[in-house]
Amino acid sequence: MSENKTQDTTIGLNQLGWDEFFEGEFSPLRDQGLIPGRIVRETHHLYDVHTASGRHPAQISGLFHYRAAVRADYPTIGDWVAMFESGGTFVIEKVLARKSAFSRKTAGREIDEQIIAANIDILFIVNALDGGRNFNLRGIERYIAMAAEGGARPVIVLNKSDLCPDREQALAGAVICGDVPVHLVSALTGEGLDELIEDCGAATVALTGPSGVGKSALINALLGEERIRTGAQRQTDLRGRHTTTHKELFFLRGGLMLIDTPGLRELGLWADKDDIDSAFTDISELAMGCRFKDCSHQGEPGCAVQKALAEGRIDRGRYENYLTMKGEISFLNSKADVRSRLERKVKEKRLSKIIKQFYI
Ligand SMILES: Nc1nc2c(ncn2[C@@H]2O[C@H](COP(=O)(O)OP(=O)(O)OP(=O)(O)O)[C@@H](O)[C@H]2O)c(=O)[nH]1
Ligand SMILES: [Mg+2]
Ligand SMILES: [Zn+2]
Repeated sequence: MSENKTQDTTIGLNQLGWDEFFEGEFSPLRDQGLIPGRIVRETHHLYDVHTASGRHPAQISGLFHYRAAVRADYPTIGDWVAMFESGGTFVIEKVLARKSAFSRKTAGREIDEQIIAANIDILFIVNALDGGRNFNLRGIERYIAMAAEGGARPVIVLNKSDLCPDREQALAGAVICGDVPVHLVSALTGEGLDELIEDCGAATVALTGPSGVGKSALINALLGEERIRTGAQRQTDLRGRHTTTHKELFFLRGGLMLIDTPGLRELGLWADKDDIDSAFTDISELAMGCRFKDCSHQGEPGCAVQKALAEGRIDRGRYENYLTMKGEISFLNSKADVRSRLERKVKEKRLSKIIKQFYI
């Protein structure tokens, strides 16, 4: 479980992303004798936590289980936790407030938030240019809305450029998603990798995207060693086989951390209306010109969105995806408890913006 233990002992809390925000959250707990650490590996409810003294396996206390009401209350990769040590075992007592979280609605019919990674600054949305179904603009739009909801900066990463005959066309095709940066890279040849991380600075980056696009291969290539097992593809449809089954955080250099996550089969929205608007700024800006303030853009008179659609100024697939996602949001909002949790997140987001203004 802790194969990196000796190697990572030199990493201090600051290099793990500890700052004034977490210090403020943690100081009352320090007086109670608790120890801070960051979750660097998560497999179901088994964790590895990195503290100032190195990497340790950790578990959740009975009291924690008792108090946890919803799935999002449990620690996840990237979380900062407060622990006590008892006979060499680290026990998690509390999860510190999250600055950001990339979440989805849990798969299936249940309506609950599942946090994919916490306290991340940047989200690499990875797709692959292998000619299969691993490049999907509608999926990318969905991930962008989710990044907006979680408070992380999205970056589109198109991997397997070595398999793509027309790079220019691939790049142009992905620019449709507004001002989100697009990088063409190859984990195999190393193309574009330096540029990809050039501007990241000291940050926590989560890699997400469908199975088989090369998230783990990219992390291996960036680390310069084969630390993670990567998978073979099914030849029939070029889709992945869900090789990665746990989440893990890797240290690159100078405070840059990469989180590997398993590919997602389903990405149910966990977001609010504003998040969709920020992922579709072209449509939401047009919508300001609609005659009715509550225009649904589905046939009302004086609709600026319909007009742009008819004139070919917006893509039909993109417009339809926008409507689908708005519909999902209305459904989520119709569930009162979900609404209250999303409202709480909006407040937290505002708080984190204020914190960033003052401290960063
Ligand atoms: N040609 C080529 N193959 C690649 C590249 N990156 C990854 N692959 C191959 O794609 C397959 C899937 O890579 P993984 O890194 O396991 O994909 P993943 O996104 O981590 O998949 P999950 O863990 O299942 O979510 C492997 O066979 C890799 O060798 C690339 O840049 N070029
Ligand atoms: Mg993987
Ligand atoms: Zn309209």
